[in-house]
Amino acid sequence: SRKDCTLNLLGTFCASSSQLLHPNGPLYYKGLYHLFYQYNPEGAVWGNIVWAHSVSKDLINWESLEHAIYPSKWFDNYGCWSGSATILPNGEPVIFYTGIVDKKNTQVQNYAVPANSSDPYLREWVKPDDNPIVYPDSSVNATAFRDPTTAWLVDGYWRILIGSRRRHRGVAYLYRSWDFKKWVKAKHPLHSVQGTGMWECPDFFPVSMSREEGLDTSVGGPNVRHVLKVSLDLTRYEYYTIGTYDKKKDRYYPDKALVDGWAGLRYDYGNFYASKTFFDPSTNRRILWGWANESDAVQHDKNKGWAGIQLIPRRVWLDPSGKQLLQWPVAELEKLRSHNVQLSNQKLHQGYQVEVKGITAAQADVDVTFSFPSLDKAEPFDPKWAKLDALDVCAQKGSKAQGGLGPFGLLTLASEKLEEFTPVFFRVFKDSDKHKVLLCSDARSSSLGIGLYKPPFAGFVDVDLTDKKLKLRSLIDHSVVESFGAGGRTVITSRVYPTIAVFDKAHLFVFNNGSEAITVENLNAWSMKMPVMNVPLKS
Ligand code: DQQ
Repeated sequence: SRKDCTLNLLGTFCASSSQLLHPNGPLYYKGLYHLFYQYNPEGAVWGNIVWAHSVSKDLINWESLEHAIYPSKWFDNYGCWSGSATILPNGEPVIFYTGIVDKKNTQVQNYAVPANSSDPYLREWVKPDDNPIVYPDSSVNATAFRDPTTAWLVDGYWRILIGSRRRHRGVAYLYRSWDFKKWVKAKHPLHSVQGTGMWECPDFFPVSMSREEGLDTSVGGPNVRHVLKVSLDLTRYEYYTIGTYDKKKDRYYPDKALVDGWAGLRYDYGNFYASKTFFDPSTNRRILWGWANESDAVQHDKNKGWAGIQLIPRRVWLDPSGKQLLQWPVAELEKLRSHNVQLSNQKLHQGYQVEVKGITAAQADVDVTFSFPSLDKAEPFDPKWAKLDALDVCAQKGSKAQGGLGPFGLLTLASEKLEEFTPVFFRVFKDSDKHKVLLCSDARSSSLGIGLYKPPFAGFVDVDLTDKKLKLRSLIDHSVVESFGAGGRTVITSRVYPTIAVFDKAHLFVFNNGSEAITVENLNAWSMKMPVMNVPLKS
């Protein structure tokens, strides 16, 4: 893993000598992107939580500023936990965040406003003394009441959600306000689901049914669906649903075809938690920030002096089918692409692996289209897998388990003799009259190191195979591999800590272990430059 953690490649960034946690209140203001994030300045483990603050002109090169919000008043003395930003009609941002008021972690909701809204850097924030503006009432579990969302307007009347639980029922409480100051709890939550446990970091936003552009949070209408995402504290996974927001009743109805719970759709089937989207009016994109914690031992984190990274910001929009969201790394990332190598029409018979030479395989962007002559050799999908999580199927059918159509894909962060590698691969099954495509990002062979969490992350890919092609893009960055299957239908992030396959000892291969020959129709791989870090942005 990285010794020096200043700014990982690819716009992910970790904070040296401390623990960096997840994204808070991302916003765009006066030409600058702002990212705040939970941060412990005192060490690489959780505690003393403040809102650290970085700004960027392009989502890739970042300058870190003074902490924006930190414990200083009775209403947040024990921590400034997660929250969101809302841009008011006058164009000014307001932050809503959870304040911790005692050692029991009792939670209240506070607001903060810029000390000087003419400063595009929003360096200083004020927490007025009329805080808190939302208290947990007697019906609410006051230590499970947090992470306010971006607010949205319905006919001039503000709404906001606060994540909570009532025993094992996950709840998104809804509050309303006319003046953004006095908030009144609605009689009914916007939504809740029995058996899902605490709903952390809820996110609720509209998506267009016909365009890839993002929509501002208050947009509604007949051509709009809504997305509700929650982070499940018990499993440290997130899930989302797509549904209908009834603004009269202030209720959200997920589409019946979707699973509204643990086994629901995920933005990312790997290490990705406490995510947050924001609307970028300068490019009309809804941009998704996600956080990946470490999968190495805490002592290792302390030794290396940092823990936690922000992943590449992703554009997110509704798939034309309306059945799921699609994600793709923001286009600005491509500015970091430097040396490029290509493969085309490379045939891979069973047991083949071909090295992609000439790029920095530890810091790379790889975009590849695989094609195959037929689906006939797809192996049968064992009915007992139907009840399993995709990860469990990948655990049984890893990259070395010979298959029919697949496993084929990339061997990332591979040592020359393959003592270490993180395979990212497809395996196609035949399930009665249709095909099931599995994408795995399998960390089990990633490192000879000890004390590591090395899961075989996986997700099924809902993609049509008529054209007998499957696309994969992987962003490789030393200790993180973010993989986008089938144009961003299924995304998986793995954290890995190779001991041999580091820096210039890292290699990249394409491989096939299926009896059906696979063709690398075309592959583009780029070495990726390091972004600029902490150099004052030319204002
Ligand atoms: N971590 C934050 C909370 C949030 C949780 C505190 C998510 O606001 O619910 O650092 O992991």
